Amino acid sequence: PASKRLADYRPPAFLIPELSLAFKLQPTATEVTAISHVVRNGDHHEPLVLDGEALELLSAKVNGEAVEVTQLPGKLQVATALDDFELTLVTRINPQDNSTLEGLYMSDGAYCTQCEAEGFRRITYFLDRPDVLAKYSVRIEAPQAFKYLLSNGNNIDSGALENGWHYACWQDPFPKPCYLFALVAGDMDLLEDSFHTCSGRDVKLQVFVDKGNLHKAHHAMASLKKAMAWDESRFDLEYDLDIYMIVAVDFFNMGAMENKGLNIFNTKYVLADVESATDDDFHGIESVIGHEYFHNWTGDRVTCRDWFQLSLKEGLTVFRDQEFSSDVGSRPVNRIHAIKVIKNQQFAEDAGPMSHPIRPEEVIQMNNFYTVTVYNKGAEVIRMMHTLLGESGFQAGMKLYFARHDGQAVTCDDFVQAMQDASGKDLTQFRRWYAQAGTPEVTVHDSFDAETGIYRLQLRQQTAQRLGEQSKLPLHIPFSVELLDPQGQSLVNQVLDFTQAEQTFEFSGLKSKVIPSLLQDFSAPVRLSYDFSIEQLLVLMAHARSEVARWEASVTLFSHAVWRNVERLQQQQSMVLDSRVIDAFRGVILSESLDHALAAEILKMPSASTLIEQASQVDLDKLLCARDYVLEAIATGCEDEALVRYRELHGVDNAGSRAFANALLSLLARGTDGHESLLERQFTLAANMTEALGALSAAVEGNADCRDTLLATFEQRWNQTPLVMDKWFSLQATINEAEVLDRITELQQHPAFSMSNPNRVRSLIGAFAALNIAQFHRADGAGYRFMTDIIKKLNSSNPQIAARIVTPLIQFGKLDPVRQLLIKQCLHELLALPELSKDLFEKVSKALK
Ligand code: BAL
Ligand code: ZN
Repeated sequence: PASKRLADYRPPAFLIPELSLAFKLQPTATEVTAISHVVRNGDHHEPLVLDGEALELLSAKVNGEAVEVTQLPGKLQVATALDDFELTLVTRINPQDNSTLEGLYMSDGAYCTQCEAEGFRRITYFLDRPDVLAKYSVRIEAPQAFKYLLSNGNNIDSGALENGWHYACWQDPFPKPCYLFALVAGDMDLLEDSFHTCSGRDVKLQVFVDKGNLHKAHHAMASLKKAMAWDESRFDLEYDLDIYMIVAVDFFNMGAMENKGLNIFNTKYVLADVESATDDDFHGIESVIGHEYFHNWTGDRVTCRDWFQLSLKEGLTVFRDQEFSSDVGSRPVNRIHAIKVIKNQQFAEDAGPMSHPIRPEEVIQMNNFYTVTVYNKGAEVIRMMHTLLGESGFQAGMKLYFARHDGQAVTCDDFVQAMQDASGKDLTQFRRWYAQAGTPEVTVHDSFDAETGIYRLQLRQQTAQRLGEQSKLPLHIPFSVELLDPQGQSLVNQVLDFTQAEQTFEFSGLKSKVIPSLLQDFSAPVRLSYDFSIEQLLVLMAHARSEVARWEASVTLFSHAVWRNVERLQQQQSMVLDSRVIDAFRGVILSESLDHALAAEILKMPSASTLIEQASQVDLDKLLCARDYVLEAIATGCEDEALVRYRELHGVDNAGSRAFANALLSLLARGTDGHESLLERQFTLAANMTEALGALSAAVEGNADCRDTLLATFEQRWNQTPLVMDKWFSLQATINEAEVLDRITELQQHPAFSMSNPNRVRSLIGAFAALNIAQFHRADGAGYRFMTDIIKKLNSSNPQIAARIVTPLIQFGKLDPVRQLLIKQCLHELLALPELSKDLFEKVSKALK
């Protein structure tokens, strides 16, 4: 398959300012009539070439007359020399058999669509690119059993037809690219509400869910109203249509989709009540509902010129949803979550074969670029601009961005230019963040001159150059530093403009050597290297002004202890743990002043993935062994205090305390006693899903005797609730014992499991590969072969999901040669598949290069 390059971008040869679509919905033979007003763009004689896939063309007319067309692979060429004409195409599609879940498909008996990035071409032939913006009018006809017929914009007409059918007509006044088109037809439950905007308009809000789930839609609705109010108050952005609809569907490749006025959501990010959803689920819903809503301005009103610019809308909108969560919830805890995504997943992507800049330059399958780099590193890049410009400079930049580009399809450069022009801050060097792939390494050395009282921080930055890449230039890094005296008193708090390959910063007037809190709040997405001593980390854990820095210090303290033991194992020495490390975690357990949610984050301890991302090569067996040792030494060393604290906190009715209690329970399950009765008690008496799942997770992580009994009870209670069964599948996929592969194979036969549902695949199969580090990386390669067999099956039915779950298999560069070889054998098998999708081809072929 051929790749597309950013450097080859050309404006479209034709524009389509208006599009009228008519659907006659039938499961295997839906008829789509598309009437496009086509206008030649510029002075040229090129033919009109439209995109199309899996379409059956029934007729083609130009200005009402049959026209000659040529069908090419994935394209339709229309023979006309006209400059301005009406093109009418009638096509037939098969939503029922569309297992890719792109274009128009059926989810549990309802019709729905997913067009981003290039799904619209599976609905009709069109210029399927984001810089072709049209005003849409849509007519949907379907049997009346499909009670609600929905599309973007405003409902302008509806009524009955013959033979038990009915119709609805929709008009969207805002020009949009076709990736934002949506259609839904189905019989669902509807929750209605309204929002009074800052300019005094009333917007109708509707959340559609599967029948019987109305009681689980209230949190989504409340989150939507919160998001609308927040965007008005923080960004001065008001909603623009009279209606905002959210439809939850069970079959969905992504989390949700921001189609103009008609968001389509994965049920996972809509449905919740305290019985069936955890506090984390509630938080996730609020954040994704916010994210899709915020897209209305950053994505819909101003969209991307081409898909290489995806971070223009995604990085910015993730930044906005993170700020939303932080303003309405805990800022440090939200920041910690965001940092973990970068350090665990994005650093891994950067270190693997799919490494790309936040604005990629070459793409085979666009769906492969909805990545943690484009989204989450993209958000970090926006956050750095916010740091450099301050809130008022940043908001001035946003205002100018909308003033210049409302209604347009633009580039990342346009965004940065608006930020620069509005603030007066030179962002020339900063723009390199968009073009350079890889994680910059920042190495810090410090020294103190007691005579002059000067403390020096020497910073060096370097981004590794990979084969075929240009040499990497220094980046503009906002480097946030706090200096503390040995008693933990804060002396300096500053953001350094770190712009050169090597730069020294001096701080004068100091009485003694200070303790530096470096890269506070992760002020840039870089890997930090500084040789912290235990003493320094203990001071930072207790006194750093930033709560995120305290957590960060705890991560470093734990990580150092693990790596030290990896070395000892390599030297055939017994493992040890400095008692001060145990004391530090005991201090967290006993602290009366620490926020409970933050304490929970600290007690979760770094995952194996976090640790893997800290090294360039990993002896996996020794790493896992050392991590278990440190974890168990802390658990055992703090057991008495953990038990006392757990008893105090268990049952306290707020999310932070529940998280703290669950973290303590996990620790207790790893202690000498195992605390089976505590696990059983919390599980049995659980007042909500957070408590039930907390107990179940602790039992799984600690391999408790009661584990399988609790799992069986949970299954009996929840086997009719798919989203809860996902939790049950995931937990079992992470069991660290050799029989887990048999267990997963058996679970694939469970009535609640289905390979055609992405949520089920992600929860059982995806969780195994991404989270069960020990068993996925079994030395005999059985984990790799298991994944390969699954991916082969998904390759033809749902290539997008196949390419998602292949990720852990292609990130093998840090492993030992034996494991690398085993993985490569599997990847060669995949590459040899006769009908390999371009999604998998892109990732697998890059991994084998
Ligand atoms: N645009 C795809 C889903 C999302 O990022 O909101
Ligand atoms: Zn998004």
